[in-house]
Amino acid sequence: MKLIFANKNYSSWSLRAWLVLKHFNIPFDEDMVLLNGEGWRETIRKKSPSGKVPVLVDGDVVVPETIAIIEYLNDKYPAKGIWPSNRVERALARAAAAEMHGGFTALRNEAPMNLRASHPGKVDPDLVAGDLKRIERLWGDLISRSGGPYLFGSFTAADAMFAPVATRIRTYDLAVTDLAMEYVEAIYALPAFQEWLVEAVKEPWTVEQDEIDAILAARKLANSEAAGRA
Ligand SMILES: N[C@@H](CCC(=O)N[C@@H](CS)C(=O)NCC(=O)O)C(=O)O
Repeated sequence: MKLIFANKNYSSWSLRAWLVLKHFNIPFDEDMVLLNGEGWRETIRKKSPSGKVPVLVDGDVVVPETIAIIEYLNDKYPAKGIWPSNRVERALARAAAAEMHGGFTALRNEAPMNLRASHPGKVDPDLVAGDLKRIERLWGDLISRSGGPYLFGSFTAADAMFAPVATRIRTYDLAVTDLAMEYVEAIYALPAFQEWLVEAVKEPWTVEQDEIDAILAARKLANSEAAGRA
């Protein structure tokens, strides 16, 4: 089995799939592609039917889309506990994962994952307040139900889905409740996450489209050009 994924410092979807494989001790090979450099999109397109990563390759089976990868692994390794064993908890975990997959676009756009960086004060809190409020509520409800430290007690795929959010809170020093901050720390304490982080911070590549300074500068330029045209 092989996981095709992108830069550990920047690729939030890659992190999710990789964490599930690593935390649940599923043997796999790594095939890393870059989100930068000459022809990077073409390279990804050659390996991924959707043009995006991660992609799981298991013999003849090629699975793009993070949620589909998680479900494939859960089907293949039902005893691993990738989702909670309780049916109700499993439904809640899948709902949380789906909400993450389809939502929180403000947070994702305003605060791109960048593990090695520290950018306090560079995200406008008003722009991410709605997403953070919902995330605090969701994490709070699930952790009070389970007792923590993870959303369903022990680590499941739902936590893998939210791991990049934890990193955004740290990188941009976003203000959240104490409970949410404890959850961020629990994600950072996970051995599989630490393994990814160690590799991520060593990477030499800079991906401009995921660097907050470049994003803010491009936005400023676009605004001043629009003002010039008005
Ligand atoms: N819906 C996809 C999203 C994957 C995705 O957007 N991956 C990014 C890297 S984090 C990517 O491949 N970007 C390349 C591009 O957009 O051209 C999933 O759940 O796996």
